[in-house]
Amino acid sequence: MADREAVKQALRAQKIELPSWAFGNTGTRFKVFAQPGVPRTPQEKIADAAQVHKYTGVAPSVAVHIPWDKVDDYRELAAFAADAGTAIGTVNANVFQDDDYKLGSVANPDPAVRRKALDHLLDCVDIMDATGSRDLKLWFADGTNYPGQDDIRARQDRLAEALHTVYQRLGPDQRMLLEYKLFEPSFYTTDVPDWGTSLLHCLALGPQAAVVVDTGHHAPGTNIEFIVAILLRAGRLGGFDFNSRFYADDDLMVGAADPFQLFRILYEVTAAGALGPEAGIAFMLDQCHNIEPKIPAQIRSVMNVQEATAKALLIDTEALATAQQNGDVLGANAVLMDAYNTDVRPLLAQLREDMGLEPDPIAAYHRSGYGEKITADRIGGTPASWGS
Ligand code: LRH
Ligand code: MN
Repeated sequence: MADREAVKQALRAQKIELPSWAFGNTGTRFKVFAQPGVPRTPQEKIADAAQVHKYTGVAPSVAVHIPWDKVDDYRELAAFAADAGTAIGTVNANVFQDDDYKLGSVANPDPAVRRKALDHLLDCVDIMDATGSRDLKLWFADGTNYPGQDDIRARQDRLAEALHTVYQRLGPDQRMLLEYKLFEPSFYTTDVPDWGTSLLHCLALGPQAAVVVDTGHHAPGTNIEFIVAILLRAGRLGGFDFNSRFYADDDLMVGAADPFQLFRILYEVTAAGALGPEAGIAFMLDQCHNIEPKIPAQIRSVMNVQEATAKALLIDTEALATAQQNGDVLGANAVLMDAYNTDVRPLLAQLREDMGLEPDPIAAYHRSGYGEKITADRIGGTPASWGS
């Protein structure tokens, strides 16, 4: 049986990074719905992210996205985050929202466009130097929409060249995380469509390059935990962009659409002993709260990751190993399902009290009146959203 205190210790050490863009207005191509009290500045996004950490105790950093979180002084922004009780985490580059990038950014046939994209990526490393961030996360919308539109291998050469230049610029403690995505906004080829392509580039670059698994970026039916196990075994799992989906890249709350899948993914992480901060896996959320209130949704999402993690940590690994060794198919599956079917909410409520927090973070947040306050205060200005 798993040692309850050891499980609580591991949960207490968990660190889940929040996406600044989840606090802004988001939507689909059909509509971006405006919500009251939405942040207008990177500082207000960080203040909202700090609320999630205040009530969960396990979300001590916020990932930024450039230029959505562009400021004049990133050292000052990092100091602001520290004062707010959080920290600037992963720096996300953005080479997917400029007209010049219609045919791609670093894989574009036009060398001038490639240079422009490369300069932005290098600027993001400068920002990391200022914020003290470890990770540069790269996701490229680059791809093609029609067969023949461009040369698949030539685009890989262009991509590799840009990644190499950025990799050379990294400091000794900095990492490059390369995120893959099956499709969208490109609909025929995507230049980094799957874990294999990302891994090949990371292996070619060096040990400071690793793969990001965004749980919404796979074909329906993909066994994501298998990919996670393979990348962990290769020592190249850099992190997760957690969210959930019913169909495509829906960016819904992690665990909302498929809590059992999240459990299976975290089981592979715990089984590999890779849950602790020392393993270097970045557990990040990457979500859009198109219709639901954003701060409570982020708190709920962090709780969903905690619940799946707690269930994975409660697996009786000895009984599982014995059943697996004996070829006891049903026995082995039952060990896993027993853990999955365990109600871990009392354990997590107890853990929060041990951490000096309220047992129910969402109720505590609502009792704080913070939501009403920002709705009253944040009048005027331009609410943050995809575009800005
Ligand atoms: C692309 C993606 C990527 C981000 C963006 C906000 O779909 O997952 O991680 O840069 O969403
Ligand atoms: Mn992502």
